[in-house]
Amino acid sequence: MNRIEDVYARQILDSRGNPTVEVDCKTDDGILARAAVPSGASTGIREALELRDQDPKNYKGKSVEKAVLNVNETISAELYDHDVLDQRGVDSLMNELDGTDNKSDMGANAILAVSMAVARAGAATCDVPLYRYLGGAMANRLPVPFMNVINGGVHADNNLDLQEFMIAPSGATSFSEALRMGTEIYHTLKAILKKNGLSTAVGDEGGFAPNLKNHEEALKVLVQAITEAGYVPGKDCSIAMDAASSSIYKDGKYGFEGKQLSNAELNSWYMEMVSKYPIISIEDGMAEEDRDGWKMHTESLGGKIQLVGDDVFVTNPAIFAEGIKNGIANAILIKLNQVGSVKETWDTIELARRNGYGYMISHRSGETADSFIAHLAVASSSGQIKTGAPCRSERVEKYNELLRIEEELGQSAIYGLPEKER
Ligand code: 2PG
Ligand code: MG
Repeated sequence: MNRIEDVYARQILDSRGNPTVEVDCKTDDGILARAAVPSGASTGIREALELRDQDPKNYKGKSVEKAVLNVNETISAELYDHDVLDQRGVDSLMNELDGTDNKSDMGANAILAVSMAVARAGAATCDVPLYRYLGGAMANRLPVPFMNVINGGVHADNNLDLQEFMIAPSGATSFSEALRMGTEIYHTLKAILKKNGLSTAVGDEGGFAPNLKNHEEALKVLVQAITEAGYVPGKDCSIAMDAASSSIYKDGKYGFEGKQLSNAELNSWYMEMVSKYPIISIEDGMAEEDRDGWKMHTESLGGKIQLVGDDVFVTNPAIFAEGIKNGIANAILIKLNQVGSVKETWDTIELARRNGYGYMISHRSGETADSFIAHLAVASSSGQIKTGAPCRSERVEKYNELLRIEEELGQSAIYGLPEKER
């Protein structure tokens, strides 16, 4: 009993219309569990490899048939009859089979899809929800939703260089209240943009993608939307950004608002914005290669707000450990597909915990209907998640799953992070 009978992969499409891997895991108990992997656009250089076929005649090079084959021909044989509850063992086996540092042989998309499907099958075997299976009996913390309501950078075709402007209803008393507040603010923002003759078309993560005078305008309009929706900026709802600045970094300079800025100049801009607006978190304020910039950024703002490393850490325990040693950032973004297995993702989260770093669970800009990350947020007690605007089903599904988890936890559910841990 509890044995893996089959793992079977197929190619499906993600939210951007690109192929991705979905896996069904079957056990000898008759359980069928399914998982699908997401895909990023602003990817870190050291992310685990997403294996694509590179055949221009097949989905313009983006098909994942090789990764699918790797699951169906190689990984499935290796995992046959393995204990489905042995998540660490399963993930280690796949890593050994792959034998590379970045999962480039089997493909991180192949390995992760299996890893997630096996975790789901394990939860079903124990007849508990995934958050309970991964997090244990004490898991009860619902995350603050960091909702990306203005999109820029490589996620949209507008003039904003920075990628994400988020609202974080941290002053709510429950997740469902936070979701309501964030959604009301989102609709208010839409009305404001419309009134000002700005586009309300949405970017990859469901946020609006207007052309604005400059980046400060984005912060201003968010404060206006929070206020007009009837909330107090900085108390009920704060602001966060993902600069994704690796995407604008070239030859030691940051391309920002038509100028080439040094890291010190960009850092000064952040400092000014933090002093003027209720910003509680900045992600990838500096580029992954710009270690000096990251140090300066952490020294000047790390005592005041959360500084999240995404591209610079790529959810990889070894790379993250090095960053911790160098005093870079004070939080980490957690994306399963950056490292490519549930086990390694969990190890990175533990490293954050032990070193007093915050950790925010995250979607990718290319997503599927899979809501694994909603469960991971509760299981890991992250207290924070970013999974886009309250718009587009692949984003909203994660929020809806959190509503279901909150309902199931009932009186035991708690929300967000205590003030001193923020
Ligand atoms: C990010 C993510 C998710 P992508 O930079 O944090 O918002 O984007 O998946 O394109 O890397
Ligand atoms: Mg990012």
